[in-house]
Amino acid sequence: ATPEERLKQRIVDGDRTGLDDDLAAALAAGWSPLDIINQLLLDGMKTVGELFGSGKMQLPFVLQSAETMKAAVAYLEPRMEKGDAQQHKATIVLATVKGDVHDIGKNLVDIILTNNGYRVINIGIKQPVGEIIKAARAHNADAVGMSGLLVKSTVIMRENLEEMSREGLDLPVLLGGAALTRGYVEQDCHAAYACGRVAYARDAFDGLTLMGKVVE
Ligand code: B1M
Repeated sequence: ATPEERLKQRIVDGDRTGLDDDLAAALAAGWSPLDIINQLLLDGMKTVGELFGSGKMQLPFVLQSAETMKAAVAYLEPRMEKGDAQQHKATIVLATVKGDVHDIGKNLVDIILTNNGYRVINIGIKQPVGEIIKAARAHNADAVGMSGLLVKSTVIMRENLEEMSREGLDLPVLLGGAALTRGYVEQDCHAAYACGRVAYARDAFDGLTLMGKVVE
């Protein structure tokens, strides 16, 4: 198998031995770090999701896959092209919502935004809305980003939006994660959080584009 094929398979198998060598080989073959993530590694993660969803893969193995994904991203991150970051364009507080531990997507959003000149305050997983609001105030954030992969998290996000508006935090909010849809997010255009203030990000690059609109 080629290093490219092996990389995808390593994510599926949760196999980290020799991972760095395959990543180095793919880079040497001309792949950019982001293309390796988007086209090879996330393809493997998609397979993991399908196997797990259909009962063909057990949770401990999914965890191994996630750890392999994280190790690969950690290897690639310092090798990414960085935008000039003399001055931060804007600050965003990023969190995975209460009850949800999935953070690979959130951390990719962090990397992409950071590399493009944003200041990202990544407060981690399982964050209650109070912590998100506290961080947004403490860091004088220009936007809030919430990630969540469980269907339950989409309901929490909606509750969080309500709590944020009750608390008078009227910042633009980016929502992302596999369980969300654009329709669900846009249905949230209620009085306090007018449409346009809450935006759905399909992937990390969509998040970057949306942050660009915040700065405008
Ligand atoms: Co979990 N898990 N998991 N899991 N897991 C899912 C989400 C699931 C769909 C799998 C399945 O059944 N097919 C399913 C959810 C079902 C549902 O709610 N309907 C599920 C389940 C059920 C669970 C547990 C409940 C299992 C259990 O315990 N019985 C449990 C939940 C624990 C909890 O949260 N309380 C659980 C646990 C885990 C692991 C710990 C083993 C591991 C996570 C490790 C980690 O993140 N540190 C894990 C994994 C790896 C997955 C799958 C297989 C892969 C997720 C992933 O990392 N994808 C996942 C299957 C799937 O998603 N289809 C699954 C890659 C990542 C880059 O994608 O995060 O979607 P994603 O991010 C994308 C975009 O969504 C977007 O950008 C990224 C790409 O550019 N994005 C944003 C995300 N956040 C954004 C924020 C933004 C902007 C864009 O702005 C703020």
